[in-house]
Amino acid sequence: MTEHTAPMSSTTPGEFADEIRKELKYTQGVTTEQATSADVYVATATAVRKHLVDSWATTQHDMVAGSTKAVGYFSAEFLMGKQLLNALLNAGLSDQFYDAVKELGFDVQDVIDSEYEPGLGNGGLGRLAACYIDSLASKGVPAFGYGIQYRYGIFKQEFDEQGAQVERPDYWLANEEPWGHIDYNRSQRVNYGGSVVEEDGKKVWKPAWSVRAVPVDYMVPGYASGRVNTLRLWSAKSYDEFDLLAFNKSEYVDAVKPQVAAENISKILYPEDSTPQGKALRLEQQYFFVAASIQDAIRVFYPGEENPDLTTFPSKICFQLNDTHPVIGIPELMRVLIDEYGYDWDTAWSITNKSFNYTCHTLLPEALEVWPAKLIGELLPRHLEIINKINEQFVAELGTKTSDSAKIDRMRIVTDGEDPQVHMAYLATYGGSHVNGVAALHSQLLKDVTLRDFSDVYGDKFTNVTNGVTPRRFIRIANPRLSALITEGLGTDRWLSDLDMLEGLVPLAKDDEFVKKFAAVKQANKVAFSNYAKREYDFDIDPNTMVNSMIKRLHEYKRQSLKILSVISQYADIKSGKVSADDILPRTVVFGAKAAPGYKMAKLTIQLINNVARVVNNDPDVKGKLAVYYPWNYNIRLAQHLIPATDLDEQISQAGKEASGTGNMKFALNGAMTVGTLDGANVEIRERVGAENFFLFGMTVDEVEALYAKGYEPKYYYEADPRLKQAVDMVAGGTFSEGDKGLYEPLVTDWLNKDYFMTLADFSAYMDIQGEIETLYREPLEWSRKALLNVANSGFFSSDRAIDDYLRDIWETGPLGE
Ligand code: NBG
Repeated sequence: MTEHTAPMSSTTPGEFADEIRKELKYTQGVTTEQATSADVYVATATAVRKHLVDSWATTQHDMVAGSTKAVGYFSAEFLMGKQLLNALLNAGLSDQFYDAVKELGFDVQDVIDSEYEPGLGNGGLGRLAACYIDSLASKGVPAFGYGIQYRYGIFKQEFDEQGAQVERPDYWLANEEPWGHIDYNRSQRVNYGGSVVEEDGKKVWKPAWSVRAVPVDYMVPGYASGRVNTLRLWSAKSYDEFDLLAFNKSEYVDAVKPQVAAENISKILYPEDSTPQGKALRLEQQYFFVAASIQDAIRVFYPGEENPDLTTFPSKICFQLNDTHPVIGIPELMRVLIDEYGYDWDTAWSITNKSFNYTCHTLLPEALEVWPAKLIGELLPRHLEIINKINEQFVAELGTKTSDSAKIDRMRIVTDGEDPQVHMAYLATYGGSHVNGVAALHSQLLKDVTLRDFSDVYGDKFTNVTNGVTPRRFIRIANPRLSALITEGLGTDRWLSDLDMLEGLVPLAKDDEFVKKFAAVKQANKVAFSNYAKREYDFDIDPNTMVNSMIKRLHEYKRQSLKILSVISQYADIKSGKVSADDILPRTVVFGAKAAPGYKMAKLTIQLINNVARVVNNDPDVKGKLAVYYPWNYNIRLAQHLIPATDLDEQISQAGKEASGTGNMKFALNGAMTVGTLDGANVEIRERVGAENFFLFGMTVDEVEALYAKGYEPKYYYEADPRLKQAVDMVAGGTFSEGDKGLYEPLVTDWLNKDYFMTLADFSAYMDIQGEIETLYREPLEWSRKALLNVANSGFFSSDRAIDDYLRDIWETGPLGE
């Protein structure tokens, strides 16, 4: 007997079909006969929202009436993915949906495909935020996600004839968007610029201009918790009417200028991965959403109170700063408490300190934001005063803790000198209660290297929360076949809210029949992916080859270069007849990655991959043996299709550079084997799934450091390994640029002379492990057994567990009513 705990609404398919018909008619004004699949999608979304509204209202009510502290997750990015299937699952309407849509005479896939994916994030950081608000709701913890409703999400990626990346604007809000509720009645004023004056001995900020922050609310339904939280994304609107007089005089551009400037604030998501750009507008955006959110939290938790007792604020809600982007919230809360509610500095500081915690998501120094004090002063003059005062207090405090003046100097939040800079990570560390990294190794390196001085003095603040991913979206929805098999194996579907239960599959790895079923699931997923790739990209992927995927942002430290150099080497070996036809293991290599538009090396790597794909896929000598595909515009939807179909995934960053990675977790949970370095969460994945079930290669963090110290010379590795030399020479010699030797010159020069991330040094080890990989793959049962053990032992990487860690070690709260 199988136990079912998945939410199940009592609504019948016929009733649900009626609800969709009603929405079509009364909300959209079309008959079922006139309706398109896109109409049915919107009607279904509207109908399913209505199923969730009661739980949403009670959750909000219980949150404010009860005494459970809420969590405000502050994030400049929420990469939510499509909403429909997730909402249906959590409303208990998944089965009814399929039947209802059929009854209405539509194709279910067409209806699902009608949803436009919002791209309100760049990558791992934004997707993590989405997983965390899902888990918070699924645990019944009262929470808000607070962010920005950008009008343009991350750019749409296309490739031109030469294989180069072309960025197109993603005007996602030009499509039907049935999920967000715009609430003009709860908008907030956000001020900028101007100056600070003294009035009656008090500092008063006289801003120069303001923007209206309008909340757009998205329901965040929990899985089997009966709770629905809110993702509140702010949209910028102008207070200024446009100048009708000028408009009438045909001065159209001037007439709308102030309006455009204000609304620009939420116009576009910065398409960067880790390089600071567009400073002023970015700071405007950051302040925009945190200022609106802090005012909002006060409104929500002290409804109608003119003189709220804000000393209780930290017991009502605590704010998690997702990276440094929202750190301006610290001086903002100080300002609100002191200037608007009249608290003294020390009381305000104590409230603020308890209200914030900070998650760091990087080890790359250039990704830790530093703002020129001058810029902050122009945009937020009162905040700069407060930051300076925080800095003074901090330096004085440090004086009581250490006599090392050089160290105090290094730690300053605001640097000394002509052009002082504000270190947002330092402000966050000092201004909040806890700092966490996102994987065990990362948190250790934060303490030992990046924030070493701080961990010396404020060691108690530092903790680790290893990232996690939601099993609802990334197993249940992305991989229904595997989900059904897991439920069959465990005799229950309770694993979907208690992922440690996957351990129950360990004994089944000894059962050949079960392992064969598991292999059949993978094969069916590969066929499904091949069909999807044909439909969407016109690719001809052979599902009987090993599917080998590398999907993540394109960044030098992630080392897509290492992968493509190895592909080139394999290509050369097959072509030259160095490996006999019998010894070749047919492989399909799939890349998915966007590069920041201004990141030249990353863009050139994209072009190289595309051209390697072109050459390899058109070469009759390697047909059926090696193929390379690069589906453009990698997004959550593509991830959901590709991950379940992958045999081997690549997590090959230079050790000490990837903070955690979350793709690695999704692959392991979907039964892929991983080839990877000892970096980020790979370390913990390998510990849990077992060293014998993970393909480890490459230098460790210590070896990397030692090599930097000794003086790294990439040419040495190029000369030492003929496979590497051949691959690099082919790139340099124009094999992938129709003879043009100049095109990849910057890449080749970098590889041979700098190679900061030591791709060349790790190349031989990476090639050598391929033999081990292929030997195992030739024994399908053993491969599948190990892949199954990856699934069975990866329950730890659920975002539910990560949220438990946050609740226990950082937020000190829990589900409503407990
Ligand atoms: C990214 C890291 C990843 C990590 C995610 C989520 C940023 C700044 N950091 O390794 O590079 O998995 O954050 O924590 O996007």
